[in-house]
Amino acid sequence: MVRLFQTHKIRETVELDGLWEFTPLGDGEAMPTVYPYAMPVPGCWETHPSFAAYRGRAAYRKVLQIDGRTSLRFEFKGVSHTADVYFDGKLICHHYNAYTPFSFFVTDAEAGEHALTVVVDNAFSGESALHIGNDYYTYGGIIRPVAMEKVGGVYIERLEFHPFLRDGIWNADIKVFVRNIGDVNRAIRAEGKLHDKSFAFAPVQICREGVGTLSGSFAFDGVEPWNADHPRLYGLEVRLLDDGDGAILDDLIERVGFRAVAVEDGELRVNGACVMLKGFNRHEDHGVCGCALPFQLMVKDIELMQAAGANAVRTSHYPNDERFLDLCDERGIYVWEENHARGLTLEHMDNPNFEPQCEACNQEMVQNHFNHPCIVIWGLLNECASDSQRGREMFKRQYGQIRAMDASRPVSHASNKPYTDVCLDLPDIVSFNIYSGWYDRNDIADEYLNIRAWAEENGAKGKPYIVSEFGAGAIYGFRDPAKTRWSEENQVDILGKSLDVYLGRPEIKGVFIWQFCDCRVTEENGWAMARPASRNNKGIVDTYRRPKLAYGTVDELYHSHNREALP
Ligand code: ADA
Repeated sequence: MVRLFQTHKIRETVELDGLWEFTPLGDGEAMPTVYPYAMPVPGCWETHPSFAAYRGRAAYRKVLQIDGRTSLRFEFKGVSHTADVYFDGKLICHHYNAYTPFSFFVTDAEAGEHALTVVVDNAFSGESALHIGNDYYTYGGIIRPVAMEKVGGVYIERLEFHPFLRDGIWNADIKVFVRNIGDVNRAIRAEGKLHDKSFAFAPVQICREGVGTLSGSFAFDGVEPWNADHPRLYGLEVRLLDDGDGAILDDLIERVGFRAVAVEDGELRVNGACVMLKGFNRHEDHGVCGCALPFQLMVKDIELMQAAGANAVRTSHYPNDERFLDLCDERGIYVWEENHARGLTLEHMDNPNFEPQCEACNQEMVQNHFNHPCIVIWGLLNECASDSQRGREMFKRQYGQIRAMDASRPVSHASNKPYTDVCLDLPDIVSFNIYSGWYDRNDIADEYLNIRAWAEENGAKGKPYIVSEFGAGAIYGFRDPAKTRWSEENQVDILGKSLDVYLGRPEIKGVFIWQFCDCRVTEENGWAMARPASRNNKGIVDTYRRPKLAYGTVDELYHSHNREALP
């Protein structure tokens, strides 16, 4: 399963889930000829007993059977963290970053057997500016689904759906991004269908081996809006036709919602109504399957979060599996989706690969996840060097890049630099990670008020606030009425006091508990010594989703605090 709905009726697509041949690869080792293991895809190799802590290179291989000469498009939803993809031994794609999808094509593959080989590397090195030893684990493998599709000379790469209200009627600007992999120029047009309306896009010429865009603006009278209480989704079907003989060339189906999000007068509004985000930070991490959670466990996480009264999730600290975003669309969960970066210092950001790798991640995140109505905030550069002028220049470029791709959503960064952050004029929403009571013994209310007072004088005035992280560690099963550190009772105490303060502040429009579930951390960079059992234990459920005492505290406070009804 690549998505939770059918994405094509015309284009033939094959999902390549299943067992692939597998072998570890030594540094510099050439393409293997022997594959002694079978590894599930999607999946992390750490789930295999022999590779539970393996960090390095490995090769996956799948023999494909093509039943007729055709061009092929491959889509990998996530490979951790670097992929070199070979088709019949020829390198056809290189991709860095575990958390964003990538696609590529092969023209005129002959009928018969072909070998698809993926060399995967999850090692840390100077080449990798974003995947470093950190307070989460960089797993290894083809961690998300893979699809192979039969395409003709021209096909649809993606759609962008821009909904907006005009005179009380929902409209949408729709863009159809098309690729011509043939060796002749093509005149193409497209037809669309959404709900009970059919519409057409004016024809365009697309040069040989080029790309082009068809666009149109259409009114959809009578459709219902999407919001958390009523997550109404619609299928958007687009067919590509030859503008000459009208032959149907390709199709793509997206699932969209009529939703407008705005920051106005210090409020976060969805379709004009004020919203209060009550959520969790969630790592894609599980004690059984690493970062490659199957659909069933994604559903379980959402059930647990919603049962605790949450209406939002922050994809800390990277773009998420699109099946999870599909679930959030269906279940009406607001999402703060953010690019891949956690706690990178100015030295890390000075890595020459940092900006190119971030910009690629930002582009793949926004372009591939653009149509999810659940995403209401784009986040970037969590706790990176926003306290320096050089860091500010990089923040500024990335704010600009994301806004140039999508002007329809607010953008923010979670800062852990109160009193020194020099970027608070950049975000639409000012967000701080505050751990009063855990990393210090400061009074929670006092520390927040001091931070806010400073922020108001340093770029935040008039903006809404989000407390993007707060929480405390607790070892599942460690109970101590004396509330000693790492006890579940201490976590209850800190979370309860924090929520009482933050949910009571009118300027705070969102709170995200750190964190939903315990997650594995790397041994490198000293994290394992600061994290019992090599885990970040601030989850309100443990790595196997067993609720800690704090789960009940959150459940009580999130349910009792209903501020959505604000005027
Ligand atoms: C930071 C960081 C999180 C986590 C947290 C913690 O706020 O953004 O990823 O490391 O601290 O547990 O200390």
